[in-house]
Amino acid sequence: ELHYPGRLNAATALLDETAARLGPDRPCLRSPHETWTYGDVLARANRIAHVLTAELGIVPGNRVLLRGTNAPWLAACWLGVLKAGAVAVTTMPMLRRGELDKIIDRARPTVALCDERLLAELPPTLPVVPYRTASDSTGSGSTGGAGLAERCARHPATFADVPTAADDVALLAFTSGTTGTPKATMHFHRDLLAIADTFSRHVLRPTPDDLFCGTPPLAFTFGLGGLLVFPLHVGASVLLLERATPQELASIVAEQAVTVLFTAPTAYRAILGSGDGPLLTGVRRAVSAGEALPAAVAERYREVVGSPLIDGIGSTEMLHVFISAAGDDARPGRTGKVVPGFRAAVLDADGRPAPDGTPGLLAVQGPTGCRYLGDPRQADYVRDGWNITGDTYVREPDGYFRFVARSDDMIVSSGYNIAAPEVEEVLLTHPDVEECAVVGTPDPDRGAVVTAFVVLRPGVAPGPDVVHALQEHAKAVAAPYKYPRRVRFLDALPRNAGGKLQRYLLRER
Ligand code: 3SK
Repeated sequence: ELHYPGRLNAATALLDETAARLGPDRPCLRSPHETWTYGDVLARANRIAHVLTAELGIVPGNRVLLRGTNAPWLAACWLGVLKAGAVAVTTMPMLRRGELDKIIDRARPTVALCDERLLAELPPTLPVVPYRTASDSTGSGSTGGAGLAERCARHPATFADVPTAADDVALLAFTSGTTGTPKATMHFHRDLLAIADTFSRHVLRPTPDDLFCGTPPLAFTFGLGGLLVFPLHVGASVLLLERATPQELASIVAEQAVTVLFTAPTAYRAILGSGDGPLLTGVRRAVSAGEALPAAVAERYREVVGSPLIDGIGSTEMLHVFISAAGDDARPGRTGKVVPGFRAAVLDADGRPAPDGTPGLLAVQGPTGCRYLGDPRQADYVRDGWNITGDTYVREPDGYFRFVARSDDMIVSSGYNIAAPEVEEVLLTHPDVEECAVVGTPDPDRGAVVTAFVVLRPGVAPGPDVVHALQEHAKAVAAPYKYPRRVRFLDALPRNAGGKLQRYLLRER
């Protein structure tokens, strides 16, 4: 069990205490244009906390909306908000006005700190302080005298962090769930340390000499943990990228000697598919989460890079990863074992533990957990103390957990139970397929039919021949009843701002 003091501010623990332990001169936050040491980050976060409290009237418990791409200023803002005892409301940079309105309605932020390039989508009624992420390190520029950097310059570089309670809310993280109606998950100061003391400490095992990098936005808790909380917890440094294609990411990893990498399965697949896999050989720990990792990608990664990928499942509700395995423990096709500190079970339809080897609902308990802000869906997610993740899993007798499908991705067609991800894995082994997603669509005869949405490799023209080839391939590789009776071609799969596939949009088509 994890024990934290009753008074705990996560920003103090992650930043002030790390800087005091390892010295202020260590590199902390980097971008392609600048490097901020732990001392620089501390001074900026302290000044931001002064701006919030002394100029903007923020008091503990107020909410501050953050809007920006991954960059040192965004990370410093997040730390400054926590230092002030306020609650960070993180938002995906790609969100539009309508989506932000829903979040603002629910979170009721007092003020926003926003990258000046992203101001346009915020409603004029919300007070905003813009900041500038630029190739100079001052952060000043066209935001004029009212910009965050100019305001910061008026305040001292030290700040007495608000002594929040360990279970005061520090973060409101939104998840769009499976329906597109966002839910706000509340996380405490202690939760932010708990993810570092579980997944990071036991599975990732970073050192102060590591350089972290990756693509998930800091607004997605996968990115917040992997690209801010975990590196700061051990005194490592992190290279924050605004955006990067898989190929750009692989080149940056090699050029900058990145040692810990966080990205999604699709990016690993694209890097391996383009022949750039050898660029990752300097990476000690490569983490894949956000979606199920196809076994073929995990196997290819090990062959090409020479070390195993770390697969993991987490959720915005649980804040970060709770099942995973690294090093010799990693097994392609298995997500891993329960991360020390958590308990996991596979439950049957009556909520009782299902026998090993039987598919059921993955349920988890641990130091973090789901607390939706004012949302009746809380009662669906937490039952009898178990957080019900919505994933169908099998627990194997050796304690490994194997992903079957999102529970709503099980397709029942003519009485057959077909897991959509399994059909996707089969289609992905066809040389013409770049990406695909499989859903069940209504059918008067069969109840539902397996429908594949396919993005073809460049140069492959869609048409009946390709449909036929894909169907024959699926019948040859898996049980024929699983083959996609309907195949549709798309230029790109619909993904949310965090890169997650939005299957409900495909089902609605
Ligand atoms: O989707 C996931 O698997 C995930 C992983 C880590 C943190 C958050 C999430 C949603």
